[in-house]
Amino acid sequence: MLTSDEKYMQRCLQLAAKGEYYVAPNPMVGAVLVAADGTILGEGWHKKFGGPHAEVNAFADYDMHGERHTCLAEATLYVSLEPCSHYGKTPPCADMIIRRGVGRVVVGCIDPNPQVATRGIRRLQDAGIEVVVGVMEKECRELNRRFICLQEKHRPYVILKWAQTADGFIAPLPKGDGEQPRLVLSSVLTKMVVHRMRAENMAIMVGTNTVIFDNPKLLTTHWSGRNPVRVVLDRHGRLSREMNVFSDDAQTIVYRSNTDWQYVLCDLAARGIHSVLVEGGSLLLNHILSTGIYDELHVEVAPITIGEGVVAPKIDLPGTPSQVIDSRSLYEIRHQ
Ligand code: AOF
Ligand code: ZN
Repeated sequence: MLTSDEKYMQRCLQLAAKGEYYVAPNPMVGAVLVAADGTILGEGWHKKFGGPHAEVNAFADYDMHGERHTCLAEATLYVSLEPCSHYGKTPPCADMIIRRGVGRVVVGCIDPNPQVATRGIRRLQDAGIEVVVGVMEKECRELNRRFICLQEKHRPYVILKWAQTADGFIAPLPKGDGEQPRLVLSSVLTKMVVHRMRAENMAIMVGTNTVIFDNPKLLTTHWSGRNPVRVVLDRHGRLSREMNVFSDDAQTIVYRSNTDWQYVLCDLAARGIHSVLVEGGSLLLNHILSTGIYDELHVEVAPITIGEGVVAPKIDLPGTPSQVIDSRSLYEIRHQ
């Protein structure tokens, strides 16, 4: 059973998620203003990057509904992230909450942004507001794991993703002429899942061979949402501008001289990119796996066997091989 604080925080999380494709690299945040008798007086979420914060939108909702007006000294404001205390693109939410005279604030998790980092909470407490911190903290941090990773680790959140056959190959062996025969591993459904993942992340990255052999567009064609920034490596200058990855549909960053994984991550972070989805090929994936610098793995296992081919990166997949063969499965593994 959820406590009543958890119930309203869960609502904040629902609202926050509505900003999913529009707020990056800002966090997704939801806020709910609740009267002493439990009535919801106003709801809001951070709708788009550069726009008003969740708390501002919750009070705007409250202002629009005169019939809900009540004494805010008895009301509680729930917010999934600590209210900000700094002037960014918008003024500090903590000051606005104090001006509104709310008696109690419940915060999901602390904002790791060094410009805030508990200053918002302290400002509310200094104004005499009762503040509760850490209600559904795990869920609140989970929702913004990309934003939090960039703030705390100063690198983007890294998701490795590949598709493989049930017998562990990601592609057929190249032919004698160096051509890579094509093998379709994805279904209509898993393609949508992958394009949704692309929309959820700020960048998508592939190695040079993948660009040369597959000539992918790396867009979100099968899901609505923004196209991620495309990131490709081209140490030996083998890519040509006619390739699909250089189309006008999205920005493309090419690393030529320094393709070291830590350098790439550092540079993406400096560009404000909070997440990168790495979609292959095997050289790049194996290299990143060997560094241990990644956060999630998504492995799509197609119910196909080919006997020989380019071996998929070796990881311990959950589930037995028979479960894997029965249906196309998308595994998600979090790396600690
Ligand atoms: C909140 N509520 O809904 C969000 C917060 O440039 P700005 O003014 O939009 O500030 C962005 C920073 O504010 C962001 O990095 C994060 O620390 C915090 N986001 N804070 O109180 C919100 N989105
Ligand atoms: Zn704010």
